[in-house]
Amino acid sequence: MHDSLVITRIEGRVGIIQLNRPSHLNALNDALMDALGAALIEMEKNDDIGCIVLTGSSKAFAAGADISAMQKLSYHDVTKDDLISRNWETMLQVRKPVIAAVAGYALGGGCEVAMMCDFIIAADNAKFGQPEIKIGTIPGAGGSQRLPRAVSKSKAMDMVLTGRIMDAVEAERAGLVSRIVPLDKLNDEALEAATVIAGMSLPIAIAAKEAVNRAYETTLREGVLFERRTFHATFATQDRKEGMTAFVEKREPHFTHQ
Ligand code: CO8
Repeated sequence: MHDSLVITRIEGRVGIIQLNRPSHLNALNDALMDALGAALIEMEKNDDIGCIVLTGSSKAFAAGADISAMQKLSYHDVTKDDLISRNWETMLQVRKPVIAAVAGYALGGGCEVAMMCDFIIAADNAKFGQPEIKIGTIPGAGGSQRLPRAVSKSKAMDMVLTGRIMDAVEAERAGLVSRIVPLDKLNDEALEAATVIAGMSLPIAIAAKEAVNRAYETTLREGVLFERRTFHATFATQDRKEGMTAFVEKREPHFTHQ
């Protein structure tokens, strides 16, 4: 474990993971990705956590994969242990909702990790980009696939081919981020949103996340069928019964996550 590379804490039912490699603007090296993956899995397993927030510093969410660590690698090196599947996709195993709270730079692999989260809340100083082309490579952790789905082909091509940086306002207008907040409010707003989500029924939140994610994985017809079956399945839960009963009885629901 490389504890110092991520700082974790729990507030209520929210797990918070902070990327912590400030000397390198949170550049994502192997050790940091291992530490992030371990923290995510630990929070996924913790029954007292209903939502996770991933954040960085006020200057950088993450300025990309570690370029110095990649500089000397050969084709053979990168394919032998597939650098990306080894520890970059742990996020995709997390069924609980994950919010990215992004301030400062989210570039290259940093933007890709933010896009692997379920939604992005951006500080007003956030800067997004896929500038890999400027260092002679292309996005490697899903940027060329998730960015066009988030912001359309035209803007994604613009970003990936010119390597330019998009500010928070442009990112919100394009649909990459769900909301922009002042930098000094980022942590509070992300925690507030996560607390709302963590207050819902966890199995229902997981089902909702799975259903929305289907929109990216399949046809409309299959996605709607998946949604319908999942909707039906919510009627097998205690929490669906409690939620509707509480509404009818004009009281707050008490979810037991069953
Ligand atoms: N890798 C390594 N070190 C970095 C990185 C990085 N991505 N970004 C910043 N740093 C380091 C700098 O080298 C510097 O270190 P030092 O003080 O020792 O010289 C320190 O962080 C501070 O950076 P700067 O002095 O450059 O700070 P500025 O405020 O002047 O500039 C920028 C900030 C604009 C963010 C600038 O640092 C920059 O352009 N960084 C690189 C951005 C980039 O190209 N990112 C994409 C990287 S490639 C990638 O992410 C591919 C993903 C594939 C996923 C799979 C991988 C296994």
